[in-house]
Amino acid sequence: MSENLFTLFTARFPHDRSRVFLERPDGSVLTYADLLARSGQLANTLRALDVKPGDRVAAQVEKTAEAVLLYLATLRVGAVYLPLNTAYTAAELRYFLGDAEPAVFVCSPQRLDEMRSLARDLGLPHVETLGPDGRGTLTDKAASASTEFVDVARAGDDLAAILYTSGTTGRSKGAMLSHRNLASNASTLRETWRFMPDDRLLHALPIFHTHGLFVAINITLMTGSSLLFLPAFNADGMMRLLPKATVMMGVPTFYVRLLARSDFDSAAARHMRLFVSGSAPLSAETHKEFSARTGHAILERYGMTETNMNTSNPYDGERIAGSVGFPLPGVDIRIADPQTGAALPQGEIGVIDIRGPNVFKGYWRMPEKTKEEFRSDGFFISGDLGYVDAKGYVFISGRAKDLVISGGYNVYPAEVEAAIEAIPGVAECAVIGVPHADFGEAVVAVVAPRPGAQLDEKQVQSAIAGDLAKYKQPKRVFVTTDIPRNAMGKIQKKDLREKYDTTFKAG
Ligand code: MCA
Ligand code: AMP
Repeated sequence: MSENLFTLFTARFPHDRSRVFLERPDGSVLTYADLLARSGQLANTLRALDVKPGDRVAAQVEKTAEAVLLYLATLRVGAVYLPLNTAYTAAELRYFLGDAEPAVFVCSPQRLDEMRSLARDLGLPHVETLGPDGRGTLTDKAASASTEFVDVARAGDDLAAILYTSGTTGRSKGAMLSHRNLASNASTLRETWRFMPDDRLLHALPIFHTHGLFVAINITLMTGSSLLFLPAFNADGMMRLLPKATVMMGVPTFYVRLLARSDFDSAAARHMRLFVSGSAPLSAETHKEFSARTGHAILERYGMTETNMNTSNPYDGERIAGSVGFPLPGVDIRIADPQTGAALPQGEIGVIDIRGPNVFKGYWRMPEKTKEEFRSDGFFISGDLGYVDAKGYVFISGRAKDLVISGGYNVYPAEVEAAIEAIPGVAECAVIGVPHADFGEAVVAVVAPRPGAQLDEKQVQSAIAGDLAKYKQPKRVFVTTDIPRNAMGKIQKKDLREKYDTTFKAG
């Protein structure tokens, strides 16, 4: 039997196809009948563009219902969906597209000229457009295509998506996710979080990452429920839609921003049954303030691009502030000695290792890198540090990897340091995360100039603006001759974090 994720979704769609799948802020809707017909048209369009099973379909597009349909059409033709952050610069895209070699690249109409020339350089056969209004060459072509499409059969192990994640050293890696990886996690989460066909999920996350695309949308499709679809987070829009919603998913910054409003109270959350947080640590203060204000305990869970979701606080039972809950059914969590990989006794802090049907197949065209990040018994080494308490709750206590998470986006210091060190006049640079009231952490660079070179903050910021997505760019750059090193010559980031940690406390 085919394990095509889309085919598995359709088995869960409401029998009454006139039920709403997605509602836009202006009240216009996409029903399940629309979803089937329009994803069918897009699937026929992809096929007409010669997309074959296993080919990649890359998209750097604004968040629209049509972008969701493009993801579904890609599954239907048996191709591999590659969503790209809309903040990526042309320099970043060159790497991703060169590495993934998509058969079709869909970009925003405004970037068409630039992207055509990039595609020509890279030898990519097709560039199509899709704009923030859901229109472009792609949907123009689809409008005249047949709505009928027979989904391509897929094995559970076949690839459904590639999502790039940066690395602590060197190049970004494409995490290869199979149909079974995504299906197993969506089913598990549906059951764990008790999704029902009447649920309405308030969706304000971007749809180029695991959280917004797979956790939120796949669960909805696995349940046959519906989405209230905001193009991006804004607190006013959230307040307007909350009374219509039953569930919300967000990064901690969403909750911090809602709590900053005096009109966000128990009345605003009256119809809600569940608030989920993830992608970055939710502070215990935010958790407690949220409970006090609304009477709801936020359910925190823990995931990664490579694994989808691994742990969750319980639906029934105590949701503990500061904990990411229990391993999900079918997911094994082991706390390992960072040096030897040996399992540690309960209560001790070590690296969190993960095994289960949710764990990815490896990094695209990087067999060596893949091997390094798995243990011989199949556990994936997350790079997060944590422990399990006596009741079985998992706590994340730090990171073995040098990573900053800003507003739910991961920034790898190594990538920012390399961009800054390429600026003439820079001798060396250290990038750190410092506390930030809104984003959780903010990216800060400490830069040492070469002898005789003149450098200032603005100069460094403007030199990297074309290279790195905005969220990776340091919010502050400090020029100093004093970058502390230990006896081994290694930069002491802990000292730097202490020295510069007062910067963003006011938010
Ligand atoms: C925007 N900016 C940011 C960020 N977002 N800078 C640092 N970190 C960010 N996250 C920049 C903007 O370009 C702008 O720059 C300035 O900061 C302020 O913008 P603002 O209007 O405040 O930003 P926003 O548009 O409101 O965005 C904040 C946001 C957004 C809503 C928190 O970043 C967001 O939606 N984050 C969610 C990320 C996410 O989905 N992560 C899940 C990854 P300027 O003003 O200078 O132009 S999946 C994952 O991690 C795993 C698998 C998991 O477990 O889920
Ligand atoms: P990504 O590479 O975007 O998939 O980010 C995955 C990383 O986000 C994990 O390895 C964790 O470091 C972090 N993360 C996700 N959820 C949580 C959470 N609830 N608490 C703390 N960190 C989290």
